Amino acid sequence: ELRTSEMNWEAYQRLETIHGWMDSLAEKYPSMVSVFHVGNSTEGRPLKVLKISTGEARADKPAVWLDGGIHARVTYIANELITQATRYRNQRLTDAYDWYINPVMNPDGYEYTQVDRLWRKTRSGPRPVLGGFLGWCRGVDPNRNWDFQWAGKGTSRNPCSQIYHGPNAASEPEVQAIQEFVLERKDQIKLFLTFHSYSQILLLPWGYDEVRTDDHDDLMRVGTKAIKTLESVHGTKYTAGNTAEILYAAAGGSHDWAKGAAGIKFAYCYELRDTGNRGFVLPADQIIPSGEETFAAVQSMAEDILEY
Ligand code: ING
Ligand code: ZN
Repeated sequence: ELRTSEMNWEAYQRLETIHGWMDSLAEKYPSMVSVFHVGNSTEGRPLKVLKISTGEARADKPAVWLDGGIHARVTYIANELITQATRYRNQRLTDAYDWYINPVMNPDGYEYTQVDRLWRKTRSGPRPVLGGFLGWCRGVDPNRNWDFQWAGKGTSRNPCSQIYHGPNAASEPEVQAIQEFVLERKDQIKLFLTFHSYSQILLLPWGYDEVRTDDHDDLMRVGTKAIKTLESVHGTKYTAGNTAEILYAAAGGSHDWAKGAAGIKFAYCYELRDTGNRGFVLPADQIIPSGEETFAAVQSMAEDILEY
C-alpha cells in the first residue's frame, strides 16, 4: 500500500508532494542539496529549483540545468543523483557540476490537470478573443513564451489556442523567473535540458525555423551518443535532429532561448516515451523505466561535454 503523502515513482504525484519531497531532500542532505524559491506562478504557487552539488564549492563550477513540467517531469533524475551520489559515476557528476533542477515549471497548469487531464498552458488570464465576441480563454503556452524569436512560426496570437504565445515575450511569471535564474548563471550552465512528452525524440535547436546551428555537428555527436546509451537500458529507440526539421517549427521554446539568448552551447529538448500508443497519458508503470533510461542519457551528455 502506497502512502500518498510520500514521494514515489509508481504513480504521478501532486505538486504538494513533489515540493515536499524537494524540501525534505534539502533537510536530509544539507551539504548536498538546497532548494531555491525563484518566484511564484500566476496563481501564487512557488516556483522551486533544486540544487545538487558535492565536492568543493566554486563560483565557476560548471552546471547543468534540467526542467520538466512545462508540459512533463524529471524528479526521477534528481533522486538518482542524490540518493546514489555515493556510487562512483554519480559522485563524479555532482562533484563536477552543480545541478539545477526545476521539476514543475508550470505548477498552475500541472495542478489544473486534475480538472482537465490534458491541460498544457499556464493559467493566466482570462483574455478576450476578438473583443470577447469569440469568448475568453485562460493560459499561455509556456513553451512559446520565451524571449527569443518570440511570436514567430508555429505560434498563435489567439488566447484560446494551445500554442498562444502570450501578450508579450516572457509575459508569464514562470518563464520570467527561470529566464532570470538561468541568465544569472549562464556562464556556468554548460548543458540545458528541457523535458516534454511524447515522441521519443531528442530535439536540437533551432525550433523557430528550419535552420541548423553553426555547431549542429557537435550537438548531434553528443546527442547521438546519449540516445544510444538510452537505448542500451531498455531498448527504447529515440531519434535526434534539428527541431524544426524532425518535428515542426515553433518559436519561443526554452531550448532555443537557452542557446540563442543565454548562449548555452548544449541545449536540447527531450520528448520522452512513448510514440503515440498512450501518448500524453503514459501508464504510471513506465515512469521508472523511462526515468532509468533518461537518466543514463543525461549522464552520458554530462560526461561527454566535460571534454569541451
Ligand atoms: N513538444 C514541444 C512543444 O512545445 C518543441 C516541442 C519544443 C517544439 C521547442 C519547438 C520548440 O511543442 C511538446 N510535446 O510540447
Ligand atoms: Zn510539452
